[in-house]
Formats: sequence, structure tokens, C-alpha cells
Amino acid sequence: MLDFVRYLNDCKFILVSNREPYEHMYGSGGIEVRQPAGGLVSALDPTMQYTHGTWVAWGSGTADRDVSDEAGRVQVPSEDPQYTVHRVWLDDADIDGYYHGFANRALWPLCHMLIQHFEFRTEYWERYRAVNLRFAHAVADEAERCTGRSMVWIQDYHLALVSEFLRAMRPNLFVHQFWHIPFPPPDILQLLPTGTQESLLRGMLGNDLLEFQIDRYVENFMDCVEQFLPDAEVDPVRQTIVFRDRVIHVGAFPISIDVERFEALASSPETDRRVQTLRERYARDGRQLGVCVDRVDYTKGILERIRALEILWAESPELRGRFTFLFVATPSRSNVPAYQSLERDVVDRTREINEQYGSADWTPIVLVNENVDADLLAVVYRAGDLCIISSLQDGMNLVAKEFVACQVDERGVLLLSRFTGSAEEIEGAYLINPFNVDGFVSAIRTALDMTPDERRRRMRRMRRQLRNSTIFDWLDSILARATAIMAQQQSAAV
Ligand code: ADQ
Repeated sequence: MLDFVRYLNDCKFILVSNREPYEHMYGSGGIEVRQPAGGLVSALDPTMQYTHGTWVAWGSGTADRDVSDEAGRVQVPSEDPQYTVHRVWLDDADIDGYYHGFANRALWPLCHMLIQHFEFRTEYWERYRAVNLRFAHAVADEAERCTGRSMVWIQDYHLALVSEFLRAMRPNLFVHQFWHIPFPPPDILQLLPTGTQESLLRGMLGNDLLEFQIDRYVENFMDCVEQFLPDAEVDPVRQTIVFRDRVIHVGAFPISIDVERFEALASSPETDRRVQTLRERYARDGRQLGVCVDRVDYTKGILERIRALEILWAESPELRGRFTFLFVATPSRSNVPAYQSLERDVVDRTREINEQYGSADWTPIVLVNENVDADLLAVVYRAGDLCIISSLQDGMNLVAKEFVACQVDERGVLLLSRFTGSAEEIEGAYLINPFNVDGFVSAIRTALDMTPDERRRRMRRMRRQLRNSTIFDWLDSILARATAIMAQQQSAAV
């Protein structure tokens, strides 16, 4: 599994992300360590442990300062230290401006092209720049601590300017960045005030390699550079940009999940038992169970999905009592007003539909409003007869892949928005357009009517494909590409 670690043999690996891999929190029994759930941390933590690198991230835990040294460094995991976490400290104004402000109120909606949610404030942008500079100082400090060459890998849209700041401090560092969300075309990026879109793009061009999820985002990025930075030379065929006498490589590297882990979770005897109980409750006597798992976010098309379900039950009374929808939702970014009102709308709309169409022995939408653990996720995914992913835009969407990995009985249909990165990757899903409500409703009907043979055929195809494209393949292809470019640079410099 860790074969790709060979790429990092002779250089120090410095990973940079907004969220940290271990958070120290004051709890009732003293200091507790929390590791955030999620594919990225579970794939990268072993890599970091094996290479003894450094992870630079925001120190967000209540006890983080008390367990770190003066430079903000702490060894993890605490029971058997293998690598360093270098924490960057943010105060409330930083969190408001950098995180809730520019990252989540300006860049997030802009990249997802949902411009009704776009809100730019000069204060947000200034904080974003200041915090990105602070991250760059922390990385430079780490690079200075080692004698050999370092490879810096930045994650995501919170840190778009770090590579340019770093380049000015340490011109020889090798820096690359993975952009987890979509990248918009020029007509959308230009909603940023004049000058800001140029600064953002220049910030990203501090990297030696920029990784996006799919080719469409690569193309959008190159179109933006072409339009807003006339002094950059874009080569769309080779996917390179020459800027300030440097060559920046750009490419598509679709992220995935730890497929074996999800398959194992879905196949355990305990899961078997829990799936039976769940189906007994919601899918007995030929009833079908629809499922979905989401962060409550306006990009996920949640209200569009609820609306489609409502129309389905309104127009097809025969489906009332025959089809239940289990929706596992976790509140997210609750400090941003748009998210608060979405959370309220989801609860209100669900209650209205349940009151209108439900009966004594049937609840149309079962809303589980919490973050659930991976075991329960596997149960939900395996129990589903169909999974509905209706994102209005989504960089990749890992829920789609998790559902496929857990469908060990090959019973489920995947209804997948064609505006997800996954839709360009997964063959065998039933694609939908969440903006076309009638088409959406008729797709749910078709899925419910799909024969077991057709379901199995589609699911097998998706599962075969997924096994050849796991999160470890993703990591391997990025590190292989990064080290190849690094080697090219070194031989050109000799
Ligand atoms: P997200 O927008 O968070 O990620 P997604 O890819 O679907 O979207 O990942 C969500 C993750 O959170 C999944 O692993 C899912 O299991 C988990 N999750 C969601 N709701 C949960 C709940 N109620 N309980 C427990 N777990 C829950 C961003 C981009 C995506 C991109 C990923 C990875 O927006 O487009 O696919 O990063 O690059």
C-alpha cells in the first residue's frame, strides 16, 4: 500500500492544509486527541508516519497550544511519535475573514458557479492574504530545518496564495497543490474585483504542479490564466504555463477513496446484521430504500432533491408507502448565514412532506441530522436500493464512490448529478440534471423500476472500475508526476 512512499525517499515531505490531522481538545477526562474522519487524513496519515515528514495546518483544537512547543510544533501520534504537526495560530478575526469570509463566502460559491451566494469584502481578502502568508512562513521554517530538498504539497482553495509567498522566500522549493473543488471559467472568476482575480491566479502559479480533479477544471484554469494574465504563456496541449521564466505543469488527478476499507466495512457480519435490521424497518415487503449522505451545503442540491421526491409522491400515489428515503445529513459551516437557512429549510421541508404524505406506518423522508461513523455509513450505503446524488456542482463527490464500494450485494442504482467530477469518471451511473426537476423525477421512477439484472450489470461495471482507481492510485500518480518534474528541473539546472 505504501509503495508510493519510494518517491519521497530523498526529500523531506511537507504537507500543508487548513485542517490538521490531529486535534488536541480539552474534554471531561483531560486532553483528548481527535482525528477528523475523512479519506484524506486516513490516506495521508500513514504516508506521513512512514516518511516522518511535517504537516503544517491551522491549530484549531482547544488544547493545541498547550501541547505544542513555542514554534507551534508537536509530534504525532502521541503514543508513538512519527511525524511533526506544525500549527499555525489563527485568532477570531482571522477565522472570520480568511476561513468563513474569503474561502467560504467568496471562493467556494465562485468555484461552484453559484454566484447568488458570492460575497466579497476587502477585509476578507486582506485576512486571507495575511493568513496565507503566515502558512508560508511556517512552511519556510520547516524547510529550513532540513538540509536536503523538500517537497511541499498544499491542499485546496483555502491556501491559494501560499506557493507564491513561498517562492519569494525559498525559490528552490518544489511546491505543488491539489485543488479539491471545481475551478470556474473566466466569466465567473471575473466577479472578483479587478486585480483580485489576477492576484489569485498569480498566487496559484507559484506552484510547480497544479492538480485538479478533472480536465474541465484544468481547462477553465488555463482559460482564466490566458484571459487575466497576458504575460503568461499557456500551452493547452502540453498542459503547461510559462510564467516569470518558470514552467508550471497542470493536470487532472481524480481523487478516490480507500475502496478496500469500505468494502471490508460493508462485508462484516456486524454490518450484515445491521443492514437486515435497517431493511426490515424501511424496506420490508418489497418497499425500496433510497439513501443519501451529505454535508448540508447549497452545492449538494439538497432542496432540489427534496422537491423531486415531493413531486414523485404527489404525482405517483402508488409509490407512497412503497419507497422511503433515508437522508443522513451533517450540519456544516453553521457560522455562515446561507448554511443556517439551508439547515432550517431542509428540516422544514422534510417535516411538511412527511405530514402531507406520511401515514401511521410510513415516513417518506427519514432525516438523520448528524455526523455518523464509517461503520454506520457502510450500513446505509449497503442497505440502499438507490442512492441519489444531486449536486449542483461538485469537484468530485466521494459519496458516490463510497456507495459503489459498499454495494457488495449489487442491488443499488446510483443516480448521479452530471455536474459532479465523479460523473465524468464513473461509468454505469444513471446521470441526472438536478436543475431539470421533471427529468429528475422521471429518473427516480426509472431507477425504482430497474430490473435486478440491469442493476447488477451497472453496479459490477462501476465496482470493477473503482477497484482500479483508489485513493492510493491517486496518491501514487500525483507523487510520480511531481517527482518526475522535480527530476527534470534538477537535470536542467546541472
Ligand atoms: P465535500 O464537499 O465534503 O468534499 P464529498 O466528496 O462528497 O464532499 O465528501 C464528503 C465526505 O464526508 C464523504 O467522505 C462522506 O462520507 C462524509 N460525510 C458527509 N456527510 C456525512 C455524515 N452525515 N456523516 C458522516 N460522514 C459524512 C470536497 C469537495 C468534493 C471532493 C472532496 C475530495 O467539495 O467535491 O470530492 O473534497 O476532494
